[in-house]
Amino acid sequence: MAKAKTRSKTPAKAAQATAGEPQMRIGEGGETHQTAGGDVAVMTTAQGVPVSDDQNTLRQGARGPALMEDFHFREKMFHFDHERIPERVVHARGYAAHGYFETLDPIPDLTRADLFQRKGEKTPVFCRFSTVAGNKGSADLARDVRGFAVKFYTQEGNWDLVGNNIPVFFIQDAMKFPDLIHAAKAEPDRGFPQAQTAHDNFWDFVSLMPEAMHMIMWAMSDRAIPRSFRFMEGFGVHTFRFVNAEGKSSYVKFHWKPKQGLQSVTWDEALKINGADPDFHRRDLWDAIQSGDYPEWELGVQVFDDEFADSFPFDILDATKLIPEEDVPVRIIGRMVLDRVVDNFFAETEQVAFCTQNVVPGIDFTNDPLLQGRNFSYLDTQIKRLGGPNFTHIPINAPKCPFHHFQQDGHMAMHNPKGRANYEPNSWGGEQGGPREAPEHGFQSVQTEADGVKDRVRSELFADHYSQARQFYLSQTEVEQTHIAEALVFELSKVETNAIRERLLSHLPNIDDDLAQAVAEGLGMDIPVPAKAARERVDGLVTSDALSILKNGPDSFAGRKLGVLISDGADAKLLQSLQKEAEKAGVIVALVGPRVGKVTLSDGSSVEADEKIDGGPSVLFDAVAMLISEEGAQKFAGMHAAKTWVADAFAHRKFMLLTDEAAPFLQKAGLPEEFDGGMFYVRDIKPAAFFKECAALRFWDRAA
Ligand code: HDE
Repeated sequence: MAKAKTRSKTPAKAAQATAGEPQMRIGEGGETHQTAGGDVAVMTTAQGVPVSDDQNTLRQGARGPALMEDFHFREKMFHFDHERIPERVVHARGYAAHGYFETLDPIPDLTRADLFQRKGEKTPVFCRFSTVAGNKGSADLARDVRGFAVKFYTQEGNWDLVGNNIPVFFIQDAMKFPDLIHAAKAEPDRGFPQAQTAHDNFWDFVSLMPEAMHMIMWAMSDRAIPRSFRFMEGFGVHTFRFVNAEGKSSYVKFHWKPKQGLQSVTWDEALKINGADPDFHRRDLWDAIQSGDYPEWELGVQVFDDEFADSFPFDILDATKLIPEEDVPVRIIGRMVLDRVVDNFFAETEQVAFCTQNVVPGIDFTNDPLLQGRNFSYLDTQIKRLGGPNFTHIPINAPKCPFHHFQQDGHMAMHNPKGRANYEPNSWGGEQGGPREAPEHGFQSVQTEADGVKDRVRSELFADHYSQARQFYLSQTEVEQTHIAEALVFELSKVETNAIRERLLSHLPNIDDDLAQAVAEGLGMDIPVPAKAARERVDGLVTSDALSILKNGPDSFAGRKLGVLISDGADAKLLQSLQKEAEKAGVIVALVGPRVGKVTLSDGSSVEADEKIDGGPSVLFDAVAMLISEEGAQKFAGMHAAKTWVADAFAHRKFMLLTDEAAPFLQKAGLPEEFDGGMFYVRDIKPAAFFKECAALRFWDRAA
């Protein structure tokens, strides 16, 4: 039995603390037990009373009734009963990490925001990625927009940049957000589908909202099935304002650019990954940070003035439009590095509360009607979700700079102000008097003039719904265009009501005739009469390479994962040299074997596989190698999971490296005898050269 050993000094220190100032946190200080794994704390109740027995409820006799008196049982069960809080109404499934933002190019001429003033200065950040539509327990590879929310703990307060991985949005006015989300989530009568837009309600709604068409192009592109959070861009979406120390303001759009390059998976992979590893994205972020391969993004800004805004063919306040980088280049001003996983998922990732209204001096809002609506929604939703107005007292939400105000009381008040005065003005002064405003450097809204008739109207410039949808489509590579058409066919094939399919299809000729043709063919339908456009399409918009994923891939295979299929008798030297070169190239290697236990190599040594073949399908990897012996090839040829492994890797156009002995197995798995430019024998290519090839990520020329 474990024995109480020591008493730490912390309780004495705690005794000196004044009431209301907690000196100890759960898990700190107190008596300890010696165990095989090291010292552990003595279990106590939430009141700090040591617990003698956590196995049995208090009973009257061995077979007698449980007693109400058992305060340890009652407290434990009561707390468990209340463990759940409402999940986020959107973006429920998310994953977050800590890190820092470093200013690389200070911009005091543009903004007085404190975090952008000094080169090399680091600001702590907390960044949460998410899917939008699915519940908290849904799978990571849903076709969906990804949230990209960053909380900057600046020296002048918290700034939340609550963005997405897509630079535009479905709707123009916050009024329609509840409708959009209702339509996208599970249908209310039947309670499904989960985390899917492939159903009637969603396509019914968007087909009636032509303003969604630009976003639909993005959502049907591979942007909606990223390979990893690490390999996607982030966008502030709205036009914001920068304000400098002189009060001069300019417009700004924010961009996060991953240093790792962009990468997505294919739809067939996404479907299979969801089954094989529903936590694929969160595991990827966790693994990368834990192994010291910290993901990094550059923060860029597009800054422009009224003159540009007036010359732009669309309204810069319309969140369904973007400003191409060709028109206003992105200026890199800093970088974000995520270098620490959370200590506790609930305390940090679940309880973090992002609010678009959290801005700091030097950053301000515009009249974008979506942004204005968000400023109400986020604060409001946190009160429900986190249980009261004091959610800023939770450590993950509290500023890391000093803060002083007269807000007090309410549920779970942890930071009630000290002193006598809890109102202002007061005549107490000093410690009793509390804080005062700072007219010189406190936050001041940009002074703008507004006039116009009070009415429910939208600017005429918001009415063009197809021009940028076309620009996006034409900016894609052929492979990406095909994926968009295939995604539309997949989604609309799940729609049961023909009229909805037809209505959606009627928008496509307004975007591109070839796209409309491909989708109509895929659905076995005729192209209907094009929908009437509210405003004539602006043709001849320049295509933008920045909008394509494939044109913005990585320049190396670093940070990607190679799945190595091994069998008994696999060449030991070959495996070692592959592993060594992979380490040099920053490539992660996972060994996939017929079992997770010992696999005996050619020289009699053994390795343990990371995955058994059916638990580690090739969809989990970016490229594959088959280092298998002749005997191994024969065995694998009789295994369905092994044949699927290579057949999928081939169909997903992955780069493949193999031994001569593996070749007959490939044919058994249905692969052609002739190799294409993405398949290599180990005798023909050195591992380092193979990794160079893999930097292209896929061999798209393969007809699979
Ligand atoms: Fe959100 N959104 N949103 N959204 N959003 C929420 O706030 C809302 C929009 C975004 O990791 C909610 O705390 C409205 C655009 C992210 O915790 C809620 C409108 C963009 C996250 C809310 C939008 C986003 C949210 C739900 C239209 C990209 C997750 C839980 C007017 C620029 C943040 C919560 C996290 C979360 C409302 C549109 C991004 C209900 C009303 C556009 C990344 O307040």
